[in-house]
Amino acid sequence: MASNGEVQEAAVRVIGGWACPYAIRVFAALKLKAVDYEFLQEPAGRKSELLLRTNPVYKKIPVLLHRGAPICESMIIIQYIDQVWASNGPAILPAQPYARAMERFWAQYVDDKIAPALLVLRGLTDGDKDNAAAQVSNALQHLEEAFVKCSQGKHYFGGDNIGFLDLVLGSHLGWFKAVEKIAGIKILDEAKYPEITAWADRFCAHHAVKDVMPETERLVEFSVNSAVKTKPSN
Ligand SMILES: N[C@@H](CCC(=O)N[C@@H](CS)C(=O)NCC(=O)O)C(=O)O
Repeated sequence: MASNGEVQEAAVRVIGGWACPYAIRVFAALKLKAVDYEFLQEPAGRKSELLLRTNPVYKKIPVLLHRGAPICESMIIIQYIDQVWASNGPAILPAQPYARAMERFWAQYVDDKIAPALLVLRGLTDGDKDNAAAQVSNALQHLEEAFVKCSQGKHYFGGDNIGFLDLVLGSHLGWFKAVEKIAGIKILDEAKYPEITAWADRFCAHHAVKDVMPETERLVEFSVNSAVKTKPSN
């Protein structure tokens, strides 16, 4: 409460959704940097006035509000967090330009190839489910190799610590597990992707991640409800 009696806004607020992978990566980035934030859950089925005002271009979550100033697009938000709270713990993006470029390349690849395929497998968007499953599998094959190159024998894509690509790919892990149940397929196959499977367990158990990674059953229920709402009722 401010001295004039008004309730003060938190310096950092995130308009997001508990099930949204793009929001989850932002929450985890803030936790990595030990930045307190207020979570503003976007209402289901409609867009809040605050979201429309702060992200009028895309009208999508997440939006980071830093002292009222909106920053949109999750990857841009993470890079902003890394720069603003540069002295709070290890850097999220590598300092070395080539390593930085590689993490950005693979992060974009994850959102371009894996994220839309997961929506098809959830039945939320149209598309061939076998093709979508093959697309995820092909992407994970590439990422298995990328992990070996980026991690250099360490625990994360970012080395000893969770980095940019860890956050981007890791934020989809909750949905990997939910989609395995929804679509009845195996996504994280230890025999095919031993490095990524072991990395996924480490990532989900990390202190910055475990409280923001939704439980599989809750995501399955959420997905079933979302699919019902988006299907025409003829
Ligand atoms: N590229 C965006 C994607 C964000 C996104 O797709 N958010 C979803 C929720 S997980 C959303 O707001 N969807 C509402 C809509 O598409 O209108 C980012 O990285 O922030």
